[in-house]
Amino acid sequence: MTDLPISPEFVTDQNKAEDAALANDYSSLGEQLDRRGIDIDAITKKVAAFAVAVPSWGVGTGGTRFARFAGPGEPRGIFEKLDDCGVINQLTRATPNVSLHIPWDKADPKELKAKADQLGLGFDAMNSNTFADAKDSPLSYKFGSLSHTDPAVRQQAIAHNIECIEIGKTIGSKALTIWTGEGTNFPGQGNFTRAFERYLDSSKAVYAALPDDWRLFTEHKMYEPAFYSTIIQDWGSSYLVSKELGPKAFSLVDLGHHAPNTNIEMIVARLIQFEKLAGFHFNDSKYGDDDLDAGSINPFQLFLVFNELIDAEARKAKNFDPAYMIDQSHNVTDPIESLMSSAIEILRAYAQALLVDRKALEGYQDGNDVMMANQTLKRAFTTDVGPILAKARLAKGGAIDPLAVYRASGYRAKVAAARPSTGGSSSGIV
Ligand SMILES: [Mn+2]
Repeated sequence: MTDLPISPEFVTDQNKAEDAALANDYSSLGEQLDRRGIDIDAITKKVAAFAVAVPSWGVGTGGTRFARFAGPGEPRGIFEKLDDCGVINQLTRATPNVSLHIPWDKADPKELKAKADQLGLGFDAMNSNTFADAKDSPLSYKFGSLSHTDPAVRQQAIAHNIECIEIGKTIGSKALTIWTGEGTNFPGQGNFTRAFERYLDSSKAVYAALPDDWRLFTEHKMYEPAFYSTIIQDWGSSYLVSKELGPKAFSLVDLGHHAPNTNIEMIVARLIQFEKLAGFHFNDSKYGDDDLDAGSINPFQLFLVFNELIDAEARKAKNFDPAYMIDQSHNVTDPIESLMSSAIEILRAYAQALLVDRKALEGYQDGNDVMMANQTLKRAFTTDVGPILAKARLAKGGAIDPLAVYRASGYRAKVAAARPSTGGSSSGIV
């Protein structure tokens, strides 16, 4: 790490003002946890080792179908996006990897690697895009890509996914995530079975190009942009794809891609049990695929998801190696602030889930002591783990209070001056 976006001395200086209070809070929480038989330092160590990837497209302002209100200093290309991702990781020390979207982030792989190295970043899963037409694309995805009725369009979509793998290989990625929102808007428009057969055949061609140490993630989404039927509309269809493709194929859970009130933590448990959980796209939602900040609406759900993950880890579930990534659309906030806040909320849920007394919980479950079983979870969830998160950040050179330090640094004003608006952006809702 040679050239961090914010001066490390500035971060150290800012931390000094918070140091004493944090030491007090940490020691008091430590005593509290000690009474519950929990070693706070062991939890802090685990939290410090946890990482969640940020999406390159998340650092630009998103939008809805109605409008996009660009913020100041938006990154104009992948290298500026990486700078912003560098800030998020520098202050939170929880997001060392960036997930790229092709073709939006296409660039010379050597330059990408060099820029990432300079910022202390690496690359996570590659994301293909066959839900929009690329500028130079000869055939249109208006009526689908991997499941299109025309074999030539399917071939173009397959080739694009293989190209994403090829680019990923040069920058150290180990996974390809495929999301296509294709489907139909009218009953009768397409044949469900034939379309799914075409999708599976195309996916098999992509899977065949996957290196041995790579994984293929299929992302489901209930609806949008297709409003009547979507080809991979739920975890059931996603599981079928993973199962059909083979051992390197897994199903990815984007929290926002479900109907309101869906028991997402149970879907997670099922995918773990049958060894097909790819990982997550973290965000939150109230109604549809709102792409709101992780933990901003329903932090208890996020905790319950992590509760399943810690449970799986504790019982050494087979083929369990989830990939963690944030996938949000920031419409009214500074994207850097939203991504830092989300990373912190994800770590909070993880830390809380680590506090669950699993032995006691199992006993209450087996004994049908409903109240105490629920109380066991609530006790972990209601513990303020803030001092643990701050201590983990501090130990890794991050900020005790990332948002405050970010605001004090003046980074946004600085990049606003250096990045005049171009009017366009490859950010959006995904
Ligand atoms: Mn997603």
